[in-house]
Amino acid sequence: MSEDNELSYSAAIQEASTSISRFPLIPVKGIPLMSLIAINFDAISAFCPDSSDLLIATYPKAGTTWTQEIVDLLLHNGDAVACRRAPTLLRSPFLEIWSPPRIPSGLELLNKMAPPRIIKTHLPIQLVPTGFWENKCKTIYVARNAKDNMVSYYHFDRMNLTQPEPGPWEGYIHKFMRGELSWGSWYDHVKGYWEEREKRNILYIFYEDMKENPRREVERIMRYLDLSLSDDVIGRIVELTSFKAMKENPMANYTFIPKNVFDQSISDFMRKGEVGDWKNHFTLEQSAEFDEDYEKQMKQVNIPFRTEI
Ligand code: PPS
Repeated sequence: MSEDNELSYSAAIQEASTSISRFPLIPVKGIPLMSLIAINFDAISAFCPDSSDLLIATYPKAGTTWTQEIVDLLLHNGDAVACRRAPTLLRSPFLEIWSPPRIPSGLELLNKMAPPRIIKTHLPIQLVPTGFWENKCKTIYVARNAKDNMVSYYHFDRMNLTQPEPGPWEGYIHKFMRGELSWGSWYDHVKGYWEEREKRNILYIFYEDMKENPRREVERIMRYLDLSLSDDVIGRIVELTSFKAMKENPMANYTFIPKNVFDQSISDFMRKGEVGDWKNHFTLEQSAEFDEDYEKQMKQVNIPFRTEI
């Protein structure tokens, strides 16, 4: 991806600023999606990946960018320069993202790249284009505990001026619990991929495990990708993908997205990168109400989420 492409992508967003707004959500098969995604969903569903393509699937704010960076570095043998060739969004396109005219959609970016591609999606498993399963594409699913995931999403919705207004925190919790945020219910999302992980050869990993022992998780991803890198290279990848390194990396921290879309003066994309920040947001009553509902929504499965490490 050339510097020209990067500049033209950024310029296109700026030029299209009058057509950028907080897009309403429209349900697709019951899942609320940003209107432009919903309107173009047939084209998104028809996308046919190559069997060498890798899918990174997450509920929004679960550790997507972190995993994209790890995978790109693994595929480039830890070469930091190669992985600074372009911002994350251009190195690893976002399958379903659809923006106003002149800003390339995820599909346009993907169609200009040769496989193997690292493809990001937030789609729940039932909306992932069937070609990924027919072609047996490898898939990494990253899950993050509900409370921290929601806190991160709340701050993101404040600064991402294409997402619906989050409104006050108090009400946001209920929207999250009811599955009314973009890409729908966190509960159904994490359960959907969990239940299919063995049948579809999905590597299911946890944000909390990545924080606790990043090296172990980088090695887990490496093995899944059938790679074998030296200890030194693995160590370098762990350093290059630390929160601090990625926050300072202009090719990973989303600062290339203009302020009319991501207003990072409201909240940084690389905000805190911690486990347990939910404790600074939930009151005791909110936490108890959330936990009670969580038990009901998650009772059929036993996914080992941790809200602290
Ligand atoms: S998105 O918009 O859905 O693609 O966002 P996503 O990348 O999934 O999630 C963003 C949150 O992940 C944190 N992050 C990291 N945490 C730890 N280490 C590293 N390297 C890292 N990179 C990104 C980021 O800070 C967001 O979490 P919060 O809690 O808001 O800080």
